[in-house]
Amino acid sequence: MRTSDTIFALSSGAGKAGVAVIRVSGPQAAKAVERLAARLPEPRSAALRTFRDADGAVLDRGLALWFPSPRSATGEDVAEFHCHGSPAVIGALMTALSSMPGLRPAEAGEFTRRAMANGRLDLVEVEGLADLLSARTEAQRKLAMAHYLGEASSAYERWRASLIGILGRIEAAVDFADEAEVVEPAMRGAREAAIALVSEMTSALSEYGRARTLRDGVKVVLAGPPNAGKSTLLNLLARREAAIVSHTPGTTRDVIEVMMDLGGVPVILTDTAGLRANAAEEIEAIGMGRARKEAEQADVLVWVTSSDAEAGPTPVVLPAIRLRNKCDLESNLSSRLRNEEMNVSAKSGSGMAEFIERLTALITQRYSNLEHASVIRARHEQSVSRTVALLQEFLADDQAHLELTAERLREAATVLGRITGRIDVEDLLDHVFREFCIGK
Ligand SMILES: Nc1nc2c(ncn2[C@@H]2O[C@H](COP(=O)(O)OP(=O)(O)O)[C@@H](O)[C@H]2O)c(=O)[nH]1
Ligand SMILES: [Mg+2]
Repeated sequence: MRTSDTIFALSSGAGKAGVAVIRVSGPQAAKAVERLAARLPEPRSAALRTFRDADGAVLDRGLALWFPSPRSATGEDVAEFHCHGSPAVIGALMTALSSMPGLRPAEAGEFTRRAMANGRLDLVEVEGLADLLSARTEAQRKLAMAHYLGEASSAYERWRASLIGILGRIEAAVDFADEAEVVEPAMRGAREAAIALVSEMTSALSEYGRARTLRDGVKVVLAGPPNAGKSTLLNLLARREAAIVSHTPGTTRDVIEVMMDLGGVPVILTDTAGLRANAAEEIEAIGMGRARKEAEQADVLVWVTSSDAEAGPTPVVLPAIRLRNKCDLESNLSSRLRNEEMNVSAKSGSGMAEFIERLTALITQRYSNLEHASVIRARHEQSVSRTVALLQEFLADDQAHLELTAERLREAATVLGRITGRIDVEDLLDHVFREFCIGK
């Protein structure tokens, strides 16, 4: 990385806006402020300035901010210009900055990369920042925020410290194998700590599936026989005509998805082709194949039937909610309800509020309490699972191959340290040595 370069970029969204923010980071940041805004403001406070180009022509009037290294977003000298948010003003300021020696436009993610290189953020916090920038719903924002603010990193650091403690005790037992008064308490301590760590990590791993779903969106699938009103329901929930509705059975042939926010949780509401015993033709059969697959992969399956639709097959997987639609056509409702069905009418709207309430409650119960989850990405899951497996091996193996165990746990500590990216082997050996001395 060429950290000697000074980089600049539009940090706010492109397009027309009241205010735009242009950020500069690197050794020439102070010069950039002096050239564009006459002189440096007080550190970390805003100053109203007239921005001028090299010839002294006025470009805009706005705020200049100055964050001297190291207390800045990137850890380098950083300046911010808050200007009017039109393409012309932004363009004029960017042109003025490009013409200054030593300045160049930033590459994607370069500010964050520098922040990490300067120890302002670790890798998990960077991931949290990326998630925060793409968060669409409240539950996603909370999860991303906790990662960005270092909550998950602390968990990983704590686990790694505990693993290193276990390792130190095992190494003491290896080095003083002849001295029972060292070996026994060291091994007892190692086992107790390993049991506690396995339990904590296993509980964190158990949240992984749900956390991943929360990041991607919860898949709610509407499935059932043709003509039951699935597409009508989707359109009603999405408040737009996303799917074609028709009384001709088999109208929906492909999978249709709409994004929704239910109680702060992102939901991918999915409409599917109706399922019946015999497809009329090949395209319907393909649609039914896709519908079955969607139903199997659903996080929440909503099974829709109606009095005038054919009975249809039994659901492929257990539905979370069963709807009996078109209750407006039925006179005696309650007697016709079977196994926990809810009566609704997509046409009259009857029962819809209750259905949405139930769906929202089900989803928020499952997915909105995950802001303390640490294991939320595949790479976290792999490293933590591997550490658990190695610890379990140690617990099962007892004292037979202690040296080999120590070697593998050392490897596991490195693997865990890589999750936050804050570890190298020297650091690890230091810790081990310190622990060893204390143990002795
Ligand atoms: N009476 C009545 N008709 C409905 C209701 N919901 C949908 N329909 C009608 O049922 C037919 C099939 O609806 P559609 O949404 O295409 O069913 P799908 O095949 O399950 O997607 C259409 O003519 C809809 O207008 C309802 O609640 N009551
Ligand atoms: Mg349909």
